[in-house]
Amino acid sequence: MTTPLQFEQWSHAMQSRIEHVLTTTMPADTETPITLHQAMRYAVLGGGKRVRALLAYAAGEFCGAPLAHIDISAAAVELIHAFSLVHDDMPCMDDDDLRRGKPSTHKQFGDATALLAGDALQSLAFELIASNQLSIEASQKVNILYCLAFATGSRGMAGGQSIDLESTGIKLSQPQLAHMHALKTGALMHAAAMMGAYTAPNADTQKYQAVDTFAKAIGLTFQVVDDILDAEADSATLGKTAGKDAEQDKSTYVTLLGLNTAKSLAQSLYQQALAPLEAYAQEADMLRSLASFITQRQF
Ligand code: GRG
Repeated sequence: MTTPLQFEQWSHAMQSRIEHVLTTTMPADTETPITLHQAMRYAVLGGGKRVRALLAYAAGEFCGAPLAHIDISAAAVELIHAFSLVHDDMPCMDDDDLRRGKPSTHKQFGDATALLAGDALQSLAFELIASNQLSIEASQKVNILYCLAFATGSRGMAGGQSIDLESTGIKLSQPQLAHMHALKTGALMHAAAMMGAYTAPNADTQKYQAVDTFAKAIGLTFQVVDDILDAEADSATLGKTAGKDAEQDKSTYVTLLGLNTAKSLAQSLYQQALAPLEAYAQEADMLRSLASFITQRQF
């Protein structure tokens, strides 16, 4: 069993690691076109919990991948995540001025540059996986590329965002809400864990299956907790504008179920995430601790 201190040390080490990987793999802010590269780096570096990278590292290690091989998958998923945040904050989407405790990218660089920065971050994610910076078998790369592309597109994050836009002001049922979030938030979390797992050269099918089931449940847990925090926490703690869901008349787990039932749901989804790991001892400890962190997070 990993102690809270051990998890804290591991997560800090992985957060520093991914920051270094991102800092060194992204185009320098002195490279032309300078403003675009500055905006990309602004959107990605120096902020965020890096939960998706942590999922990739924990799932990859669980399946036996060396950390050095997981780096590019972890970076790619964080680039896609940052891209989605840049576009999500723009006036035509959620229209938010605050992200990760600083002005959103479009507030800092203008709408046109923010749009381009998001686009270029998406391309960079796929470029890194395909490049020789990731030295694994070509068949593994194809699995990773497919996984990330699927999770990002209309059957994943972009699709979830589209449902979200169309649902504003409409009361969704719980299955409809779960479907929207499985696409909008869950798909990329699931991809993060699977990309880590696919980095392992010869993991057995049962381990991939365990990661798959774990990641689906923890992706939804993350979103239920997000809804609770949006209702309960303040903007300074979250580093983004709190209370947006109510302001924009969005269906959330809190508006649908109330705070207490939403909290119980988060606990029950957390237990669902742990279930596929029961067959595994120490090797699954970081995945278990990460699940606990996601469920108990305060920001
Ligand atoms: C991505 C193809 C594509 C198009 C853009 C804008 C958009 C479509 C999708 C938005 C997806 C989105 C922003 C979902 C919200 C996910 C979410 C809960 C974000 C917050 O994640 P945290 O708390 O953030 O992990 P940090 O800052 O810690 O990284």
